[in-house]
This record gives sequence, structure tokens and C-alpha cells, in this order.
Amino acid sequence: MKRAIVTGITGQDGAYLAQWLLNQGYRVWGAMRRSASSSLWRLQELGIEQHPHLTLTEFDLLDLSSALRLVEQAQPDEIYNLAAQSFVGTSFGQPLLTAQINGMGALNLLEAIRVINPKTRFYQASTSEMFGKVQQIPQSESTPFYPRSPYGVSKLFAHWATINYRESYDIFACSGILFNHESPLRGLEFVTRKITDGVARIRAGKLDCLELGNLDAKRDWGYAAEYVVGMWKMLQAPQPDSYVLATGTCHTVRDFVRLAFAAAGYQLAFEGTGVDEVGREASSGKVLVRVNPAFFRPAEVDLLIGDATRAKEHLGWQATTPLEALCRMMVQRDLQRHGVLAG
Ligand code: NDP
Ligand code: GDR
Repeated sequence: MKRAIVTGITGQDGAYLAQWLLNQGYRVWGAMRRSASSSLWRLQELGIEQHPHLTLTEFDLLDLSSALRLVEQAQPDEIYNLAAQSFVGTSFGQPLLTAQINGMGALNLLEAIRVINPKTRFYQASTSEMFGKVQQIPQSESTPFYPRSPYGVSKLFAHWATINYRESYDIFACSGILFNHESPLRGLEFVTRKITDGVARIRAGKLDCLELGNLDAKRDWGYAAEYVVGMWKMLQAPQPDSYVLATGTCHTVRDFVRLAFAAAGYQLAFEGTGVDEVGREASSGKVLVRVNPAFFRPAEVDLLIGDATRAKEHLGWQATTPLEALCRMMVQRDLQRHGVLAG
């Protein structure tokens, strides 16, 4: 039985990846930080929190000794480092903590591997946020980096540390440069889930109007459950490498808003520009979406669209879920959560 550690198991990707690994017959150590309240809702939604081959264990990326202990105890074949302060917005307010968790945290795990068992395979959750300011369209593994947030900068450190440990110590260390991926398990602070949850709350009569930031930002949004398979494929490949995972399509936040409202039966028409832009329900004229400058970031990443050709050619990985289907899936689940739909 193969053994894997998944850090960040309480997050969106950690939950899907744990489910995938358990289905592949792995013994999984889910590494999670201590919390005063439970954060196991995603594992519960997937029905795996009580799985006999899943061990949940206390771990904090900030603490080298807990990394050493974890690797020593689990003796894993593979480590997936998905834990992070992953919200770009928060990274502007907490740049040092973000750097410690995302940057030094990854280094703690790499050191634990180097010291305890350099044969352990390592996956680092890198990000399209490292591309930041548009240098090239679409973005691939050879596109220059220009991060635009403390989050992007911290992830770039971890990305290069991963490559450096691969080249210096012959560790099988892979960096997955993943573009945005969403799902019904996405955190509420991220824009897609904020929108699908907002639409469901409006449908349920719990919210009048959804407030958002920059509607012009363009993202390459895929389905998270497919992306975790790409992570796993990277660690099964003959050689360690860095790979972009993306759909190769891109939409504005405004497009996603329109799709999400349509999935709940609303026709939305936008009018005005900048902070005065609003989205009205076409039939009633009611304003359902408003721009609030509080949600703008000090520096924005305007356009991300990925080229995942290398992943397709080397790993046989490809994104298959179109944005419309993904958005519908998220809206449906949020309508259920808010009691509008049964289930
Ligand atoms: P989430 O925000 O859903 O999950 C982050 C996880 O990290 C949570 O389990 C959180 O635990 C944990 N965590 C945070 N700080 C620490 C710490 N100090 N020690 C241990 N655990 C910690 O992120 P996603 O699942 O969406 O993303 C997974 C990874 O992939 C992240 O590294 C993210 O930066 C990266 N990424 C994500 C993309 C996406 O579109 N989703 C795209 C590209 C990269 P807790 O529950 O306690 O908060
Ligand atoms: P991102 O995701 O920053 O790309 O990082 P997020 O969903 O937070 O923002 C996407 C774009 O939407 C714009 N936006 C808003 N964003 C939020 N959160 N809330 C709003 O109200 C809002 N209005 C407009 C943002 O300005 C931005 O342009 C995600 C995270 O999962 C990272 O961890 C990951 O590395 C990258 O994706 C790839």
C-alpha cells in the first residue's frame, strides 16, 4: 500500500486529492493545523472523514519540528504540499505571515525530506499568480514570472526552492503551476464561490444585492476535482518537472456573474462603468450586483490564461469541464445548501 501525506487536507484541493488517493488504494496522512472549531466539512461532504485508511494528524507548516515528526512517523512515498495562506486579498494585509507559511513552510517540508528520506516524492502547489503582470499570452512553463501580490511572491520562493532541491539533492520534487480551479467545495472568500453562494442567498431571500470588486479581471477557471488528478500524475511520471495545469480558456468575473445568475433563472444586464457599474435583473430592473471598491486589490492580476500542452503531452492530463457546467454545479449545490433546492 502506497503512503502519502497531504498537507492542507481541510482545504478544497486537499479534500479532493485525499479522496482520489484513497480511491487509488493509498494510505493517507491528512496533515492539519489545530483549530478551536472543526474544519472537516469538506471531508464530510465527500464522505471520507472516517475512511479507515485516512489518518488525520496535527501539523503546522510554520513548525519545522512538526514537519520532521510527520515525515518520520508516516514514512511516506509521496508528499503533497497543498497547505497555504491561499487568499491573495489577505496576503496584502498579512504579507509576513503569508511569506512564512507559503515560502518557509514549503522549505520546512523539503528539509524534512532531505534529512529523513530523500527518496520521498514531493509536490508543491505553485500557482499562475506567479505570472502576475501579463508578459505573454497564454502562459506556459517558460513564461517569465512577475508576481503582483505578497502571495505570488511567497509562492515563487517555494517554486524555486522546489526546483533547487530537485537539482541540488536529486529529490523527485515537482511544481504544479495551477491556474484557478473551483468547485462546490471552494472557500467562500474566493470570487466564484462568493458569487454562487450570493446567487443562492438572493434566491432564498437572504440577500438583496451582491457586492463585488473588479469585474474586468480575467481568469482561466477549471474544475478542482480534475486538477488534483494532475498533481498525482506529476508524481507518477518517470522524471520530476514543473507543469502548468489550465483549461486554455478565459472569462471575466462579469461573465461568471452572468452565468451564475442564469443558472438560478435570472437574466442579468450590466450598465454603467467602473465603480458605478451595476447588474440588474432584466425583467424587474432590480439591482442584484453592485461594485464595491473595498474589494479591489492594491495590485491586480488582469489576465490569466494557461497553456497546459506539456501536461497533456507528458502526463496525458487535460481539463474537460467547461465553465458553464462548473458554474451550474456550484450554483446547484449552493441552492441546496440554502434550502432552495432539495438535496
Ligand atoms: P484552501 O485555502 O482551500 O486550503 C488551504 C489549506 O491550507 C487549508 O487546509 C488550511 O487549513 C491549510 N493551512 C493554512 N495555513 C496552514 C499552516 N500554517 N499549517 C498547516 N496548514 C495550513 O486552498 P486550495 O485547496 O484552494 O488550494 C490548495 C493549494 O493550491 C494552496 O497552496 C493554494 O495556494 C494552491 N493553489 C490553489 C489554486 C486554486 O485555484 N484553488 C490555484 C493554484 C494554486 P485551515 O483549514 O486550518 O485553514
Ligand atoms: P485569485 O482568486 O486571486 O485569482 O486566487 P479570487 O477568486 O480571490 O479572485 C479572482 C479575481 O476576481 C476578482 N474579484 C474578486 N475576488 C474576490 N475574492 N472577491 C470579490 O469580491 C471580487 N471581485 C472581483 C479579484 O480581484 C481577482 O482578479 C486564486 C486562489 O485560489 C490562489 O490561491 C491561487 O493561487 C490562484 O487562484 C490561482
